[in-house]
Parts: sequence; C-alpha cells; structure tokens
Amino acid sequence: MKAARLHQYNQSLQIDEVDLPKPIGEEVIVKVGGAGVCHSDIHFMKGDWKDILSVKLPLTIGHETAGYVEEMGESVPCFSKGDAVAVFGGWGCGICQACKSGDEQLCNTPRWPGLSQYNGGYAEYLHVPSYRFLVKADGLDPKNIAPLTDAGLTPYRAVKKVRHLLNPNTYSLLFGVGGLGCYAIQYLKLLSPTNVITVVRSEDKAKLAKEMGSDFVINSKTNDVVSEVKKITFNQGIDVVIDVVSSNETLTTGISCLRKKGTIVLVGLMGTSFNLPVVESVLNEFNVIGSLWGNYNELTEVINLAKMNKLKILVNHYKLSDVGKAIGNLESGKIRGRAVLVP
Ligand code: FEH
Ligand code: ZN
Ligand code: ZN
Repeated sequence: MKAARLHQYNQSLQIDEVDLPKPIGEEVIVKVGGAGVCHSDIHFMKGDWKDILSVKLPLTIGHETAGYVEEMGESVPCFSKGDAVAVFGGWGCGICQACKSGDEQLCNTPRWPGLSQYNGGYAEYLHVPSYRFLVKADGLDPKNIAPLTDAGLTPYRAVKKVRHLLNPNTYSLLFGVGGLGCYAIQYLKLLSPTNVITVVRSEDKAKLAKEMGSDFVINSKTNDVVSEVKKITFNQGIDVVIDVVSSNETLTTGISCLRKKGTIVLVGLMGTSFNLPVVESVLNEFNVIGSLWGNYNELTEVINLAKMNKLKILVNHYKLSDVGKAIGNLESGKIRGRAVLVP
C-alpha cells in the first residue's frame, strides 16, 4: 500500500510502497477515507519534539484519521467490513491509571499513530491495534469527518473543562481560528451561553470567526487586544481564555486579559514557554490548565454532534501524493478549516 513516510527530520515526506500486516486478535485494518494534517505533524516532522517523542524512522505520519473497516482479527466484536469509523488516536495501554480513568490519550506509554513508533494515517490503510480505538461513524463521510478525531476533539475537551464557569454574563477569549479554533468557537456557543471574542490576524480569518459564531472579533494586526477586550467587556475582563495556539505572545496577552479568578486553558503547542506574572497570578487567583487531545467518550460525543448535523466542518481535500502541498499551505496559513489527505 502507499504511505507518506518521514525518513529524516526536516525532510519532505516520501510516498513509499509498504507492506500491510494481517490483523490478528483485536486488530483492525482501516481503509483510510481521510487523514487530517495537523500543526503537530509539522512540529514532529521538523524534529522539534524528537527528544520527547523519540521514534525510529522511517515512520508514516498522521494522527487524525477516519475510514472504513477493511479487515479484522479473529477477536473483533461489533464491527463489520465496510463500517465507516473515526479512529481515536490516543492509543493507550489500557491498564495504567490514566487509561483506567478513561483518558487513554494521557497514557503513560502512549502509542499515538504517526507520533510514536506506530504508523499513522497518511496512507491507504491504517493498522489499528484494537477495535477499542474505533468509533462508529455510520452515515458520515470519513474524508469529511477525519478532522473531528483531533481538530474537533481537542477543543471539545478544553471547552468541557470550563463550561461550568460560563454564563450569559461571561466572556471567553479565543486565540486562533485555524483547524481547532473553528470548533472551539462552535463548542463555546453549543455548550455554554458565554460571549465569545476571537482574536485573529487577518480580515479573512475575522470573517471565518464570525461564520463560526463568534460574537466579537479582534484583529490583532490592527488593534491592541487588551484595550479592545476592556471595551467589549465594559472593563470586566475575560472569564476563560482558550488558547489553541499557545505561543508566548498569545499566552502573555491572554493572561493580561483575565479578570479575577479567570482561567486560561493551554491547548495549542506552538510555543515552548511563557512568562507567568507571579504576583498578578496569586493576587487574582488565576487558573492555568493544560488540555491534551480528548478521550474516547469525548470523541463519541463529537461524532454524535456531527450525526445530529450540529457542527460546521470545513475541509480542503488533497491527494495523498500532494501531501507536500497540503503541509506547505498549512504552514503558510492558507488553509481555511482543515487540510485532509484522501488516499
Ligand atoms: C500533539 C502531540 C502529542 C499528542 C497529541 C497532539 C495533538 O496534535 C493532538 O491534538
Ligand atoms: Zn494534532
Ligand atoms: Zn495507559
């Protein structure tokens, strides 16, 4: 089968012909319908994380996959060949405390496809270690819902962590309206009555944020975010910041906008560190929390929202052989929604 593989860090992916293993036991071979392209793939391919996510190359990239059940091992219940499925990418060991608590994406020994020694979905087929990592997506088209397994799942977990803090008098500030931000806006409006302010860097993204349901938009290229937030919130400040970028700049600005006892959720992985003002954080009792990906049940909930037609899903399809173009367009900010490889 064809697979887009990383042979060396900081080099383009190569389309290779590779063997496809025969599934045994709980294993399932999924025919890839769509493989989303994530900024994390770019970090990984550049070698930014090679010390924390160390793998032996070559490796097939891709952790945002949906497709069809192609072949099953002898111990796979409740699935049939041809079933449309979303692939939960937090492949855990199943027995550590995180896994047993249901948060397999936080497993002590993660087996994330395309981000660990397990080949990912930038390929014609994906070898999934267990049917436990599949969510039935009947009635949905895998080439369109692949982004829900990461870009759609990740902000969902983040918003669920803070929805109890939100009411019609609160303001939520979101940085970024890329692959994840499009869903973050939708969830903030679907899961809470909060007022959403989205920070963007272009008029095109400002339009997109409004289309996704943002109540207010601030273009940080032409406006000072902190003073605009003061104006919009009548000097009240921000109750919850959801940062799907997490650069030093967005996090520093986010903290500066928080009201007393405000919360900032770090979701994106663009940055490495940022300065948290100690005295201000203590005197205001700021809450700073991280949120990683999502768990299996949260993915099931996101898929159900799609089945109920409650989500706007923006995708740009690319052939597997055009993976370089998709990555280039993502890096240059040309992607509106999510780039999805269709093998
Ligand atoms: C990045 C690194 C490790 C795990 C998950 C991720 C995210 O891209 C998933 O949203
Ligand atoms: Zn990702
Ligand atoms: Zn585990």
